[in-house]
Amino acid sequence: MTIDILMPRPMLPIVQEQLDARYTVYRLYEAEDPDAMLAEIGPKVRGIAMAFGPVNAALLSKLPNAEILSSFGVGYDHINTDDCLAAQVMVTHTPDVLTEEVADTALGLMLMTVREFGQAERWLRQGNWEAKGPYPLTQGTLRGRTLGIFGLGRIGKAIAARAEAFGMSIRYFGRRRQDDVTYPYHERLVDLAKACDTLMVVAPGGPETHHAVNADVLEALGSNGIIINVGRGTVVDEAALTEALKAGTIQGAGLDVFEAEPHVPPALLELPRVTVLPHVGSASQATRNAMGQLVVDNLNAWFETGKAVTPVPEMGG
Ligand code: NAP
Ligand code: 8YV
Repeated sequence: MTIDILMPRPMLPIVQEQLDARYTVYRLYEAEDPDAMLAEIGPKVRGIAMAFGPVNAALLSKLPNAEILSSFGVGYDHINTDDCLAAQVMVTHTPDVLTEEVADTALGLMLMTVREFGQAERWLRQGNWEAKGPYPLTQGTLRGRTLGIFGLGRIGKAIAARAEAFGMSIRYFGRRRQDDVTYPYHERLVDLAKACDTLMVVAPGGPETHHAVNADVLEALGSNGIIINVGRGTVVDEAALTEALKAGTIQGAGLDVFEAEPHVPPALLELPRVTVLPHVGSASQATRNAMGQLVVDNLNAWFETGKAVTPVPEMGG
């Protein structure tokens, strides 16, 4: 008996090929009339494979026999897990396989931001080195910096290990102190910001963390302060960040994620000590393939054994 899978948006070849070999895959993005397709095939769908886009009761009501949503990526703030629990749809994500890649990106972004490597490269490419002389000395240095980690989870810990090797001291904030961690803990984000000069945001998105990094936190970070965001764009109040950078309340920002991707506010791009990346934290071929394989493995395990490999925490992961 065939199992019907919904794929709302294109996925990597490694996912598509394996799912095609085993299931009947309905590609919503290829339909001339996606609503009509959903109305027709929705009741047959037992599994969903997807990367992003909102998942809520409205979508689930069209998929009354869905059993599992296998999501590409570790962050799942776009998925309403309460609605999925109510609809008895298992939700899985792709933790661990991307941890080291994202930590590498975070360190690269931090170095680029503090030492203005992107700007310095543009200086060379634009012929300024020859025409005007060396790139100006950077106000920032990594030497003597204290890294405050907002979200000391899998990726946060991998970032901390790297930052220690760079000679940084580490502190952290989360919802609770972690007994097996020796870094100093702060109960409030604003206190972490006061105690560090480099704030690394690697917390999940969603209502609980929405705009947690606000004007007060930026003020507390101070004029030598650098913020790096590899978590979710919504965690940082982008308007407050832009103002803080303009006013010199903080020194610089390195951002891999934004509030309304792929839109990046032009006001942010005009500022001199801002480094931006287009959400490439996990974006190597090898790591994305490992994530894709886990999407497939979760579906296969579910339909073979009734158990998922990597359920989200709300579903027992
Ligand atoms: P994780 O292991 O679950 O770590 C998340 C950390 O955030 C935990 O230490 C948790 O600590 C803390 N946290 C969660 N909710 C919080 C809240 N409301 N307030 C304060 N702290 C909170 O997840 P991970 O694998 O490290 O991934 C973290 C995030 O990175 C993902 O959710 C995703 O948004 C982002 N990410 C981005 C990229 C990229 O390409 N830029 C790639 C992968 C992941 P407590 O439980 O102690 O609060
Ligand atoms: C992915 C990410 O780019 O895993 C995450 O949470 O943000 C990235 O690894 C994204 O999920 C792909 O949609």
